[in-house]
Amino acid sequence: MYAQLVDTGAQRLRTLEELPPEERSFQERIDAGIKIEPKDWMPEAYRKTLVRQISQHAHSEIVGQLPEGNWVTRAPTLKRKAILLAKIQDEAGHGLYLYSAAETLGVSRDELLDALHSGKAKYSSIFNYPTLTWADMGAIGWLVDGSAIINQIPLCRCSYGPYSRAMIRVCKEESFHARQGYDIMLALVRGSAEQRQMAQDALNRWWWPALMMFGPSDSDSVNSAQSAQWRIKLHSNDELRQRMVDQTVPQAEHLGLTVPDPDLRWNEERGHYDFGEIDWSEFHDVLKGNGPCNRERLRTRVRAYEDGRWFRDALVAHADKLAAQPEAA
Ligand code: FAQ
Repeated sequence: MYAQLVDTGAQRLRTLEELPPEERSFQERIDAGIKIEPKDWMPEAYRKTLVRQISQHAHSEIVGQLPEGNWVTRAPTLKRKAILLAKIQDEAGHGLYLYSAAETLGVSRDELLDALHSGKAKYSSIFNYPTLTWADMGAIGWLVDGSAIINQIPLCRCSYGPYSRAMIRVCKEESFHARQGYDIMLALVRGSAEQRQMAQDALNRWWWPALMMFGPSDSDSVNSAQSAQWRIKLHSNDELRQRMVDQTVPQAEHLGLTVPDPDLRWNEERGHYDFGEIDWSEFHDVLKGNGPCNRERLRTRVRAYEDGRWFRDALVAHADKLAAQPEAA
């Protein structure tokens, strides 16, 4: 497992009785559904776990703009272009809320950005795949934003106040994103044979990476047990992945598209779809930096940051100038 594990100082989860008094009352508050706020006492490992997850989430929103940005100048109509631009702008906003939520835990935005730009910090594996056709804009909205919503709705009820509140607005916007993606897919499947084929090809390429977004299987998920105890995670990676499959397969059927999984079938007994084995070696390769677009994404992101330096410097110089002026009489 390629994880920058937060050291919780324990080999296994401790029971309430085993916790020192401060940690015990902290855990009791969490168990009672009380939100933890920035100025409350919290175990250092809880703080670090949240900084890890929230900053990875923020980085994903920021880097996640790049695959779609590729299609702004080539959107098929002015209306589609305006919608795509608005969506990408929303993702930037989500990144900013999330950086602000992470800052409430005592980490600076510069530190977080340094970690992203130096390649130390993770962001979602899904954004290391290329966007080859316009149908990929449909597949991203439908499958990637769709998966993001399934993962993030429970986060609206997570134990850390600023993160849970940020998620409420993010989820509302993501549901618009998912619908605009599905609408692109609908338009394509109602179009020419080439357009239907383009939609099918996008589904073929994005299906498995979208399932990987939910993280490793529960047996390999090193952070899950502790995060569940702290109610940072309310459902396991596999539970949410199953929810995505169950929800999305009927949508694919409605589009008349075929999910690229020969093992996919409804299991009457379980009341869920069974699906094929995920290629975890591909997932680990992407996490190690060897996905199809990892290097390009990081390079583009760092260049954008450097290109904006003059603007950030100008804002600081202007603020300093105002601060140095004597108060108006
Ligand atoms: N990609 O022990 P677990 C979006 C890492 S937002 C890369 O299971 P955890 C919006 C994981 O960090 C998408 N790395 O970890 C949008 C850990 O490594 P670490 C982002 C992954 O944290 C749409 C290691 O593997 N959403 O799409 C991935 O308990 C369209 C072991 O894994 C969030 O970040 C992965 N897919 O569970 C934007 C939601 N999966 O840190 C633009 C919040 C796992 O120990 C366009 N995050 N890893 O070094 C979460 O819910 C959790 O962090 C999980 C992972 C579920 C992602």
